[in-house]
Amino acid sequence: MSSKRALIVVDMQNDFMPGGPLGVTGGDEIIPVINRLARRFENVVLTQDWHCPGHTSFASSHAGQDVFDTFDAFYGPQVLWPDHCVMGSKGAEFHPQLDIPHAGLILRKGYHRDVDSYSAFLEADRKTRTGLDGWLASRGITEIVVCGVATDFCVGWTACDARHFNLSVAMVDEASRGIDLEGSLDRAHRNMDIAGVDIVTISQLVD
Ligand code: VGL
Ligand code: ZN
Repeated sequence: MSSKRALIVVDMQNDFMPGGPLGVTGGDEIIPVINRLARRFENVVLTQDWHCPGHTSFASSHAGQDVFDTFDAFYGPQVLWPDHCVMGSKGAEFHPQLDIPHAGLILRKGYHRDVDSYSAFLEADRKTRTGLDGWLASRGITEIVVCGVATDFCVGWTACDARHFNLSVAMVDEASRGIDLEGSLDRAHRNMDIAGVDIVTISQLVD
């Protein structure tokens, strides 16, 4: 097993599972797939969407705006979501069946009230780093494999941003599920392609 690669498991939290406020269809189906995949990696990072109450990405924080409207944030357009992954809540916890005890880092993101962070590398202002690039670099990790939810938001943005930090990136489609808001899933696949992210099946991954 190469110690120069890491698996990044994105946002496998209760609120993103079917029945949750931002439930992703099939989000629960990928749990056993991810658990199995993670056993093949020495280095695993779990990301955790982690918002303060009243976060700017919540429709409820903006009078007169509806869920899935777009709000003009100082850093550009921001989709407004149902309240989700409020720090310390049950909904923000990892799904109880996620079983990756050897994960070395839990990376929380989105906790600054006025800035969202789909990406595990850069917040939505496109300037503020989460520190994940440094964590990986200091361990000599040059390749990452990304999976989780949602393909078209946090998984896709994380995969594309990783390319900016010169990492080699594979996104495992069968271990990820998307929201697909107005064509966002197609757009995410296209953006990953352009960024040089390899979209792979598990059978294509070599140990
Ligand atoms: C996500 C929307 C809002 C995600 C997080 O994990 O993809 N999507 N917050
Ligand atoms: Zn969020």
